[in-house]
Amino acid sequence: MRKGIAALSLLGLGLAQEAHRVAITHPGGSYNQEVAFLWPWVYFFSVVIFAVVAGALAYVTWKFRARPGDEGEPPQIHGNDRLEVVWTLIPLAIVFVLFGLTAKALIQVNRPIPGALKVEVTGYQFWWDFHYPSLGLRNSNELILPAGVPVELEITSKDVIHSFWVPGLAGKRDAIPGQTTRLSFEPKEPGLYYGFCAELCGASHARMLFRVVVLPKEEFDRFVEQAKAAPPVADERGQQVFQQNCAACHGVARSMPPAVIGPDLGLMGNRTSLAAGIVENTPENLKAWIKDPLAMKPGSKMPGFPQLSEEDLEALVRYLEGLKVEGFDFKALPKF
Ligand code: HEC
Ligand SMILES: [Cu+2]
Repeated sequence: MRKGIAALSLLGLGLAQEAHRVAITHPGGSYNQEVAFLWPWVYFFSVVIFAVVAGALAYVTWKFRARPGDEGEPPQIHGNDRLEVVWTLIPLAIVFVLFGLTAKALIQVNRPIPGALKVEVTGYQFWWDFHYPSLGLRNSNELILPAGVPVELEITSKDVIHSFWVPGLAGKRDAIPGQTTRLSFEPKEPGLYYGFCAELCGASHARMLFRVVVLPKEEFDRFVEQAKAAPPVADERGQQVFQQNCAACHGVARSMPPAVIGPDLGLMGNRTSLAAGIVENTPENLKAWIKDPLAMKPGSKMPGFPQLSEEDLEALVRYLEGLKVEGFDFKALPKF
């Protein structure tokens, strides 16, 4: 049933493409479980009201239709106290029930959860940065979270207004320059969740996606522990090319640099996607991106590097794909 609804809503939105999943009907976290609980109630009352109103209209139209021989107006009725009280009280009761359930859900989803893992989320044109101050960890474009542990996201922006949205986990929150908005929830189900920027923010707003990787708690802890070590250098030449051309904007230290210009690439080899979730992370896509990012993402702040020789490019890609924590395959997680 739930799968059916999900399929229908995907069809309805024309978003069946994998990279554009909007899995609102598959609640993978505490926030969306509240919302998913509200939904059938609202739906039920809407259907009942539609049936009663449309049914009454059809019945009256048929019952009081003009018949041959009718002349002038039929006898008119003025007022019916009992009917009026009934059709005022029933909708009032429905509104109260929906109000009560909505207020409960709103209080529930907006309550900060004590002991939550804090993650600073920063929106940039057109990518996302995720920093875990308590773990000393930073990753860009893929937010890695432990299942069964509450998180509190502190969301802001460094340029224009963006909006953080992961349909499978929680509602939207605006990312506003100079302000911090908060979003708390507990991811329940391990998986790969699709995220979007939900506020028109420039030429490549539609290409400002991201992923949330929810891992079982033990795996998350293991990942964080192993991410503390410096990654092995998979290609010496690639590292040189990186330092000459890219290091001014990109860190690989998996931590916050004094000034953030571009995404941190220290976990590039673990990414499932590239350039804020727009394409799969493959060596071919990575090469295409480095040569000409603007062809893939109009308005992007990354310059292209068409001047790099094929050998340098190959070495660079080997180096970047080698920046990872071994033994994790996020692509194999169920996708929501
Ligand atoms: C002037 C600063 C700048 C320089 C120099 C630069 N980049 Fe970037 N890079 C960026 C920005 C900004 C983004 C984010 C673009 C976006 O998604 O809109 C980015 C994105 C990327 C991404 C995608 C990251 C992800 O999380 O998927 C990769 C990979 C990348 N750059 C590699 C490189 C490499 C390799 C070089 C050197 C050859 C390089 N960059 C040089 C600024 C720069
Ligand atoms: Cu945006």
